[in-house]
Amino acid sequence: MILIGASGHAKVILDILERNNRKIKCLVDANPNIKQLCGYKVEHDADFDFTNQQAILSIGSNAIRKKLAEHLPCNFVIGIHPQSVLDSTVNVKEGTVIMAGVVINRDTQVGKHVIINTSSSIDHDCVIEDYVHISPNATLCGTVHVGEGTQIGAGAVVSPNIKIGKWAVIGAGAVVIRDIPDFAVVVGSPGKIIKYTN
Ligand code: JB2
Repeated sequence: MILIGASGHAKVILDILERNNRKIKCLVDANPNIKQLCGYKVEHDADFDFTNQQAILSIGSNAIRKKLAEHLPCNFVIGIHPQSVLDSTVNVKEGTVIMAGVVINRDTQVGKHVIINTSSSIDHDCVIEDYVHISPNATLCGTVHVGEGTQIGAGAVVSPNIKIGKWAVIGAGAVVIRDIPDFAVVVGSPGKIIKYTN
């Protein structure tokens, strides 16, 4: 299989794949100056045939993952660190990665090309839509809904039953106690909207 994107996020995914004994053919990056990562060869978009490659988009930008997922002819696979704990009812879709130390509880649904980053905690009955990034150590209480493309910052806490819209940004360490509309940027405790991304 291949990784698309050859920088810091790819390093973390490489570790997951190695632990799962996946054979990594190469990485592919848009930047022709990147020739190797962690001992793996890096190929480049301009001269690489993506057709039917088993792949993960190893790029932290939610918008870039969406753009590439919608036009690359790959078969996207899931990467789950063996030291994460997922209830057997948790549903995870294609292209999503789940890092070390993550806990996801019963009846939570995780969309496609999502990043559930290191040591984050997601309680029961949550819905995490496509292209979301839950950053390290973030905590989502039960029945939280996170809309497409939203980033939950490192160490943020989201109270139970909260609905967060799409393409929002919740800052590091924010505490979200009210529903958040699409495109809102939220910081602080209690979380306040300081601007909109769109
Ligand atoms: O269209 C593309 C493309 N666009 C950007 N095709 C390919 N094949 N590669 C693309 N890239 C590449 O993604 C860039 O050239 C760059 O090498 C890589 C993105 O690397 P960056 O250093 O911006 O960050 P990252 O995505 O590896 O990690 C970010 O997100 C993680 C979740 C950082 O914020 C990390 O700190 C974070 N842990």
